[in-house]
Amino acid sequence: MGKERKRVLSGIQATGNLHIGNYIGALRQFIGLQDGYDCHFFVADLHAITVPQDPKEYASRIRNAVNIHLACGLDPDKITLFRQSDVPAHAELAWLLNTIATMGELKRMTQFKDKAGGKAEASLGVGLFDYPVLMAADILLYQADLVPVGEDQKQHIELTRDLAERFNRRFGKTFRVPKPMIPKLGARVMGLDDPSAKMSKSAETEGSRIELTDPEDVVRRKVSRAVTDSGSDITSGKDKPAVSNLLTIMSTLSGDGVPTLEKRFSGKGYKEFKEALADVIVTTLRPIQRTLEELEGNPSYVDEVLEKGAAKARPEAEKTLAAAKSAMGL
Ligand code: AQP
Repeated sequence: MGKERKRVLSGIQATGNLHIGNYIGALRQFIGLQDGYDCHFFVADLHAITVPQDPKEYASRIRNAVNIHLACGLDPDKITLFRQSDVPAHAELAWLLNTIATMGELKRMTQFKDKAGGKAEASLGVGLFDYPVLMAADILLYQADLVPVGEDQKQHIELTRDLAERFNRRFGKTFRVPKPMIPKLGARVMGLDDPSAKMSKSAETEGSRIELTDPEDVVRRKVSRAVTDSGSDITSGKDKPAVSNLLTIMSTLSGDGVPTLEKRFSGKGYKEFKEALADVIVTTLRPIQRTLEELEGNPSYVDEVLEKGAAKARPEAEKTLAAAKSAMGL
């Protein structure tokens, strides 16, 4: 009998076009895990409506996020890939967990503070505030051992662990307490226009991110306009946040270590470095974009993948939900 594989779970929001930060911090990790772990990945369409979405475009955004997962190399025969809203247990467990989460702990979430963007608290959506509890429900429903995410999600995983432990203490052991899985390099890819801000789908300036669907000329233009630091050395370090970020992107995508790249570009100018970086990004994106085009031409295949994924995820989620309700006396 083989050893039972550990359960991995992660989701990506359908908030906009996925970018190389999402790829380096999350999707690339997912691909490396699909052979050795029991992987569940989902498109977090219930999370994405915590910020306004145009209903006319939303279905195609969700579909695009699913297609990107597949185009990046996730194999639906090896993993369970589904849409969050296809499994109603996510919202129901979130409600149960809401009854043990506190306002104080949710108010401490830095992502909430960032997304609130200084707006008056009274005008902020309850969904945005409650986002981490829904995320806890996503993870705990599937009794996940490991959650591969970028650095920005670490605090939410810590909250998930707290809620699981609190629930287990109060109502009896129901949930496995998960651990985050954060890559050593590339866990926080920064904006190309501002190395102090995380590369993000919802940042207003498109030049801040490279989207996975960006055509070659757009990639080259964005890279050529990426900000650099004072001085001309292509080296990584605290005093060189912009060049460090570019080196991280190049290193994670090319597989060459940062010291190797520093050596290669020693004495060379930013122009040459940026051209080489653009080449690496274009080479990474080309096969993804080719597969994406094929998937767009074959919607019934993607429908089938999603139906199969939901059919697998639903009973697993319902089992945990039933245990949680029973533990609470419901
Ligand atoms: N800049 C980043 N560097 C490394 N990893 C990142 N991730 C996001 N941005 C970076 C990781 O990608 C996964 C999916 O993220 P998400 O869609 O759940 O939402 P997010 O973390 O809020 O990502 P974005 O791109 O900033 O989206 P918006 O603008 O919609 O909020 C997660 O594992 C995340 O850590």
